[in-house]
Amino acid sequence: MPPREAEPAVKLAAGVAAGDKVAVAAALNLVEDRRAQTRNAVDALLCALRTLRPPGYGHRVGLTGPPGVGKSTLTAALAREYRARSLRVGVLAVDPSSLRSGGALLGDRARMAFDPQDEGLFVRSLATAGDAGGLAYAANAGVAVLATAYDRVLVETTGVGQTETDVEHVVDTVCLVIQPGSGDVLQFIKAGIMEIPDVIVVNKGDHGRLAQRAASDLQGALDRLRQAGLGGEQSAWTLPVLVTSARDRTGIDALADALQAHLASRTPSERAEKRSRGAVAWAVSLLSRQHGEHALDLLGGAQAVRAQATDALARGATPIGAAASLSERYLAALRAG
Ligand SMILES: Nc1nc2c(ncn2[C@@H]2O[C@H](COP(=O)(O)OP(=O)(O)OP(=O)(O)O)[C@@H](O)[C@H]2O)c(=O)[nH]1
Ligand SMILES: [Mg+2]
Repeated sequence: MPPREAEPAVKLAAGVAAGDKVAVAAALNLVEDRRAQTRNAVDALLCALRTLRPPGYGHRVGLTGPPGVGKSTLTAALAREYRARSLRVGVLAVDPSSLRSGGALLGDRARMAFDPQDEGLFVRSLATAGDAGGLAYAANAGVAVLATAYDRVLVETTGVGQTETDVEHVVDTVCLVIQPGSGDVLQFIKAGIMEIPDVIVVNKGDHGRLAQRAASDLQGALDRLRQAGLGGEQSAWTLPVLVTSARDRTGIDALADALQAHLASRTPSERAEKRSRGAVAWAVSLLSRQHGEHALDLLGGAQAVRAQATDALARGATPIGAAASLSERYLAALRAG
């Protein structure tokens, strides 16, 4: 890290750790600024942030699922539940579509209906337009910021497929939200998406029997998958299916409990391991976004690159620093022909 960058970063990070909303907003502005010349400042910020919290601190939860199932409403209800439990909450709503602009994001914010006076709640939308296939560069760093300032970080992302696999690397617990009567159950099983979520929520439970039916169909399908040995590697954790109504705020306490239970089902070293896998994935995706898949090939393939990123992180680099050293190695290999 260039020393010039360190001093303001240390000050900003201290403000973030103190939960100062102005500092949190400034840090998020910095990570959202994707110009190359701010990379060093973001790197310095990440370095400073990680000295301020123990490695496994807090709980990062991703809420993901198809458009319109009620993720924002549920996120708001869950944030409220956490506040009632005296937990400080940071919310990041990631909008992966370049077509849905300010309106949708503001709509989200309105639905969150948060109290601006509440120092323990922070809500921010990130547009990820142009960031093909998933969570933004900024989302990773944004979560690092919020996770320093708040006990719980909620990340809302829309979409099925790539976005889920990305959000998996950013959070400790993935909550898949679906709604009754949409044929989602079959669709998810077919897509093999069942291995990714840690908790499944059938929202709009106020639709009555339909929601209960969707939940029990889902539960049945999961049981059959498990019996057939296809239930994924989640041996210590049985994927729960919950019914909520974000609108009526029912089932939210049970959801908060289930999320907590998932966190508790992992040992501290398993949690740390998952976060390092996420850091490696981030470094590798920074590299391949900068130089394309060719960089991975030239550096010996995806697995070799992951190993190199793991080394760099173990030596104390941030994912941004690790990506930078991989990038140097790639450029050197290019020059060497
Ligand atoms: N009946 C009912 N409607 C709900 C519930 N939760 C959300 N809605 C409604 O469903 C619509 C979509 O809700 P959002 O929270 O914006 O859904 P979303 O998944 O965040 O949508 P996108 O971010 O656009 O993908 C809104 O009209 C909500 O009022 C619920 O529990 N019951
Ligand atoms: Mg939403």
